[in-house]
Formats: sequence, structure tokens, C-alpha cells
Amino acid sequence: MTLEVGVLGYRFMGKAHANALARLPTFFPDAPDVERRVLVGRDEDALESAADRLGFTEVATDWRDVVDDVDVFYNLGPNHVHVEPSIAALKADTPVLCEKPLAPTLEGAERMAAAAVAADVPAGAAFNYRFVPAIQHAKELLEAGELGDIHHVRGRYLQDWLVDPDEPWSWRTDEELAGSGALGDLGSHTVDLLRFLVGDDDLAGEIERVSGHLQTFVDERPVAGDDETRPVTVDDAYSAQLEFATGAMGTLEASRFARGHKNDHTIEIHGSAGSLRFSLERLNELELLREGDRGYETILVTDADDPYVDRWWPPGHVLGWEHTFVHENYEFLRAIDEDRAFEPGFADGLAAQRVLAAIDLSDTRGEWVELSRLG
Ligand code: SOE
Repeated sequence: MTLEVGVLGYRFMGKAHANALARLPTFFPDAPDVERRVLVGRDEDALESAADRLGFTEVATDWRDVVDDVDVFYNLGPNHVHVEPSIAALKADTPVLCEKPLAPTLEGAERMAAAAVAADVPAGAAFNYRFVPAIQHAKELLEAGELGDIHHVRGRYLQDWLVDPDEPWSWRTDEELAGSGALGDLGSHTVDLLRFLVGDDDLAGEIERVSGHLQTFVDERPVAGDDETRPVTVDDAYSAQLEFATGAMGTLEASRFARGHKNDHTIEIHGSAGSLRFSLERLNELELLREGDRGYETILVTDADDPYVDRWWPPGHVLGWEHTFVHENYEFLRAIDEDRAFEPGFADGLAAQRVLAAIDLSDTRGEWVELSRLG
């Protein structure tokens, strides 16, 4: 059976997922057959050319006409269009893959997660970095107890695309449209990855309390193609301290102003028996230090028995950022075909959103916030 896919959004994430769907027949022939059927957007002219470029057979300008007419709905639009179309699709029993963060607000994420519970179809949160082979290898090592008891967890996501004050205003700089800035756009990835790697009760457990700090460095930006400016109403950067259920300590930060860092999502974990370090800018590598080592060793995670690698190329023929979307799409579509849950689901999206909301609230209050007190 061929799954007919409807996709809302055709820019950055539309391209990443359309490319991923196009790769599946060659590299993951056991994936369900998929037809990129309808591409949804508001601008009809841009939509037609995007549909041609991304391999879709139809276009639509209203998601309401699509969500109950396809086998799978991908919500790849800006954050402010995540809630309603995803809930409508789930109410029509259409499986949904929604880009991160789940919603601009905690309230929206709660409504989406509730709709996913009520629906009996997969509802995925597109945290693609869970599908990096090196990250999955790190999870295998952690769950095998190779690092021992977890003491420190550190995650930072550094970019520099907004350090120029003349970089134009966009939906990502507006609280109404995005919900938050670096906190939601980048922090959601880091929170999800830490939950994926050390969230088990016998590692660090869930995040229980946070202390947060948000900062906006440039508070208005030019509007592209216009001589007016608009206010920036979100954070340009955030930092946070976390306490996990086991007492493990976490340190998080993200910035859009970290000059020289382009897409530097770095995770460091220190345990009683060792440490590991991963950076997205060197995503085929995992740095590892175990009992008795004097320093880190760098492992190239591209062997045939490393997660997903045998589907691609021989050892050392490295993978890239786009491959994480292929792995994510493969697992999501298989979950649909086999009628089972997909992780990360909307519950994971909501769990990340709760941490983000607590960090934001802590910044507002100037004190630590217990997640259990978020209501
Ligand atoms: C921000 O520039 C961004 O595109 C995020 O929105 C993505 O989620 C991240 O994977 C790369 O950076």
C-alpha cells in the first residue's frame, strides 16, 4: 500500500523532509511506499514551483482540505501553525509528523499532546538529532552503564546567523509567531536529546527543576524589502541550570549570536566511569573517555554495525545533516505501516515544552522553578 503524504510548508523543513522521502526507495527499500501527493501553502505561485521542485503532484492553499484526505500529514510550517492543523489531522485519524518545537506555547503543546492521546495513530515530534548514528551509539553506551552514574550533563546549541543587526526580522524573532527565540528553536532540540540520552530513571531521570536566563541583544530588525523595522520580541540567547531526578546537574545554553559557530549542537556527559562528547558540526564522531583512559578517544561512528550506516556507504564514507531526516522519516513511516507508536511522540514534544516554559518562567521570576509546579 502506498502512503499518500500531505505536507504543510515548503521552505527549509519542506526541503529537508522531501529530500528524505526521495532517498528512502534507494537506501531504505523496506520503507513503506510513499507518494508525495499534496503540498500546502498560502502563496499559490511559490507553491506550484515548490511542488515541482520537491516532487509533489498536487498543491492546496488550505490545510483543512488536506488533513482528512491523505494517509499522513507533515506539519512543517512555522511554529504558529503547528497546533490547529496537527489537532485537526489527529481528529481525522491521520498520523502527523510535526516539526519542533511542538508549539509556540505550553498550552498549545498540551492540546496537541491530548489530541495525540485521544487519537490511535502515530503523532511524531520531529526531533531529528535522535537519529544521528553517533547519538544512537552514545545511547547504547549509556544504557549499557559504560559511563556509570551520571553527574553532569551539558548541552549547548550555538549559531551566529543573527549577530548582524541588519539581518532582517522573521517569524523566528516574533513571540506571537514563534513563541520564543533560541530557547524554543534550539533549546527544544537539546532538551529532547538529553531526555533521549539520560532520561531513564537509572541514568539521570527527568529534569525536575530549572533556573533560567534569557537575553535579547538586538531589539529591532529591518523588514526585508521595506524601509521599516519591527521589534524582536523573543530571546536571542538563553542559558539554564537543571537538576535531574537523580541529582545529576545540567547546564544548557543556546545562542544565535555565538560568532563563529554555525550549527554547533554539542552534548557532554560526565559519569562516575567515563565521559562522552558529541558535536553536530562533526556528527560522524563521538569522543569517549572510559575508566583508565588518560584522555578522550575519538570514534568514527561509520562502521557497518553502527545504527543506519550499513544502509549508506562503507566505513569512513561519512554521513551528513540531511541523513538524520532520512532515518527519522524511515522510522516514522514504519511506525505507521506497523500501526505502532513512534518516538519521539507528542508526549516527548510536550515534555520538552514544559522544560522550556519553566526556563522562561524562571527568568521572569528570577528564581528556580520546579516543573511539578507548572500546573
Ligand atoms: C535554526 O536556524 C535551525 O534551522 C533550527 O530551526 C533547526 O531545528 C535546526 O536543526 C537547525 O537550525
